[in-house]
Amino acid sequence: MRTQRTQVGIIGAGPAGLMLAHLLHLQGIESVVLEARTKEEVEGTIRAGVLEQGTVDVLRESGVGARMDREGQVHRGIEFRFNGQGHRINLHHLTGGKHVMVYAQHEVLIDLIEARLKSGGDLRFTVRDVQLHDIDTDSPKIRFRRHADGELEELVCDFVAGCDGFHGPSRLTIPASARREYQKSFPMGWLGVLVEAPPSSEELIYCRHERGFALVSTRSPEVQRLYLQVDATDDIREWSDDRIWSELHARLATHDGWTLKEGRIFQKNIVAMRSFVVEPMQYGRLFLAGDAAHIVPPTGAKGLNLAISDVCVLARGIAAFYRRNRSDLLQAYSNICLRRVWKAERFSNYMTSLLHRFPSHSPFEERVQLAELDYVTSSVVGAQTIAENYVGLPIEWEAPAPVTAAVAGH
Ligand code: RFL
Ligand code: PHB
Repeated sequence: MRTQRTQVGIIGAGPAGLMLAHLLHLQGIESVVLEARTKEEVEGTIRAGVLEQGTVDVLRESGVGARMDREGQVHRGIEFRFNGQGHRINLHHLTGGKHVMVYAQHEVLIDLIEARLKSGGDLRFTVRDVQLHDIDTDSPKIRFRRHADGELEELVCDFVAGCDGFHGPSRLTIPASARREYQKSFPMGWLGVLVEAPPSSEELIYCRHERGFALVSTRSPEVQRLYLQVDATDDIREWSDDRIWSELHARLATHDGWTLKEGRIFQKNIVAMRSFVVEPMQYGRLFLAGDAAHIVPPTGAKGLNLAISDVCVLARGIAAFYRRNRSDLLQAYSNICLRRVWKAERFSNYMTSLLHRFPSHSPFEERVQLAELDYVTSSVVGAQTIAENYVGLPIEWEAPAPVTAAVAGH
């Protein structure tokens, strides 16, 4: 069997895997990225759109933010819409000057792939049969084929990063007795469309309606991203373009004459809504990052951002290992990440409950939901907790965190 060595073997070329390879390269640490899909598939998959302030900062500081700064859109507020009325949450004022950037995930991936290829990074697409071995030893190995009928090869590593998403093989390599999984599935899905049309709003609109949730997002001045809550069991073929438009109009209608701009729908799909966390995010020399370790429903726009914060922690830990012979940061990896992950799970779960129609809700619960929306859009404290979480909480490197004077001081 052909054998090769590298410092860090990375499975998956999504945001987590590519960003990790890039951050390690900046520290002089070599890696090999193994990806099952083609480069075109990776660069063409439509997913997330909202980058937190911290994600924007990391992309900029690591030298891959130039196109994002040219083409991305800075958003300083979001709108919550209910009872036919819009309510703006001023992210910028409520967080002391922070904002989010609307820049599509696949554009981030295009920029990261270009940066890796320019600096001679080892990035292999269309690999097959990835298997992990010896992850509880000092030299974990990844076996794989370069393509469907290639021979089995072995990559001997110091560390393996499982960045292979929710369905990848890495997580399942951890013995069942050494991992604990927490999950929740929601009784609805999101139908997402891409539309050729000018923006209907300068900021994202999160809309609660008796018919179900709707979201107005954007990709560029020419392309808009719209979502509708649908039943988890719905088939995309049940949703004609006419039905999608009539539902969007009904849910988003306001009393002040706001109009939704229509255009040609050129892509549509339905996404399941679930929450999932595995603990710990490490076993031996295998470190899980991003969707391989946790999933959030998309309402809080957190998934991509969590993938980036995980690999920032991981890259720092790996760098400390090679440069300063310290393994304490790597040992703390799972705890550091999970504190942030659980707060993002909390927020995504909260945003989902706040804005969706639940078949199980009684009229009482509907009233409480509306009161909650009224509260977070009329109280500064209420709005601030949405804003602080939406722009993204900081990575807390120390555990447990010192309680801030503003919370506990006398
Ligand atoms: P990914 O992106 O799934 O990448 C994993 C990669 O691993 C590869 N892979 C394998 N490679 C080799 N061998 C195998 N056996 C393999 N198995 C899998 C896959 O081909 C893939 O390329 O995980 P990663 O890097 O952890 O990144 C996570 C994010 O992609 C995800 O959390 C976000 O897209 C979630 N998300 C959002 N996140 C945000 O932060 N903001 C948003 O606005 C946002 N909106 C969304 C979203 C996700 C959505 N969907 C489709 C689930 C909106 C939607 C509709
Ligand atoms: C998107 O633009 O795809 C998007 C925006 C906000 C979300 C989720 C997805 O909460």
